[in-house]
Amino acid sequence: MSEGTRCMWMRGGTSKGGYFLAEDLPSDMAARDAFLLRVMGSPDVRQIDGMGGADPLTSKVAVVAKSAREGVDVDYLFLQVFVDQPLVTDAQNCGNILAGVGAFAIERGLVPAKDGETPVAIYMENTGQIAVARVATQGGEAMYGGEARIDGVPGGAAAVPLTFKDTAGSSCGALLPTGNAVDVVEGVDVTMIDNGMPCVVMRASAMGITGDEAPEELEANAALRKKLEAIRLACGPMMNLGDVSDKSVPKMTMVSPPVNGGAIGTRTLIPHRCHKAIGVLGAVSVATACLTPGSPAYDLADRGTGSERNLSVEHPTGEMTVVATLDRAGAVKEAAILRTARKLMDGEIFA
Ligand code: NQM
Repeated sequence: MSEGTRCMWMRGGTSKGGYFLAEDLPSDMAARDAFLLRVMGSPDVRQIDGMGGADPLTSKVAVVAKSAREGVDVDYLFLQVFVDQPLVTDAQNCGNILAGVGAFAIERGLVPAKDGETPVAIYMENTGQIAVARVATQGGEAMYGGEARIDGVPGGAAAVPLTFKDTAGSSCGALLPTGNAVDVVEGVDVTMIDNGMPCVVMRASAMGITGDEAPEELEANAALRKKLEAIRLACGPMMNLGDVSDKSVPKMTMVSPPVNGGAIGTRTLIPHRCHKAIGVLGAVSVATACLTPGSPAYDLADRGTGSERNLSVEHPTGEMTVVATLDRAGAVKEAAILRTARKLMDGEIFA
């Protein structure tokens, strides 16, 4: 029998995946990626020979190590394992999988648990930025049970508040990588924006949809997907991301007027499947577009007033509230999101 590798499976926010200590994975990148493809069962649309759930949102990996950085507890590298292609990419971050990193670090003894709550400062290696996760802890252990609810996950769990600072230009070098709040690409007004996640934001109406369709309906709309992909491929180099044909960024978000009392309606392609909700940093970037004069999202959004805005980003399974703190010039300087996480399995994986 082949040797197993230590691994924890966790739900982080509305995503799910394998959490590994960096020291438990092959140090050679090609060997690591080959191992992770075997772990997930990729490439295969059903991922039948692995742990992946046949969806990009359940084919994710966190690689965690104790940090040597000042004021930081752990380093977190996010890896997206493609479902139907033999690709593993670190070209994007993931704020949902991030939600489990603090608890995982406590479970593996990298961070001592305090009584009541343990703040864990996490360096996000994909983008070189720091997030703080507040993990519920008791008796030296991470707690998962509780009453906090997030849309897209049934039932309650312990709250994991996440705070992000200085995420502008995380992958693209600037919040608005083209220098413009709006550009016309393939005849459509778009905002190319990166406040933690590279996103292309456009009006749903400009793409011939209302914006409240079900994800399956959008995935079945071949003309829409072709048009979105043409825009995405054109935007990649304009966003300093180069050729994005094999990348999972930028995300493509179509915005519409809110229908459930929120700030904005969204449907997001990530980029070839329609997200059942919206990514965490994706939501921060879209909320920032809502606050950017000139963006196609600006006039559609219910933006609120004041230096702290609660922007409820509606998505196919509910909403995600981004709490954005603005500086004097009206730029988003800090964003907070409530997530939950759950330990599902701890053991050894055989690849
Ligand atoms: O934007 C999916 C997710 C994500 C990413 C994706 C995420 C984020 O929901 O921070 O969380 O956009 O591919 O896990």
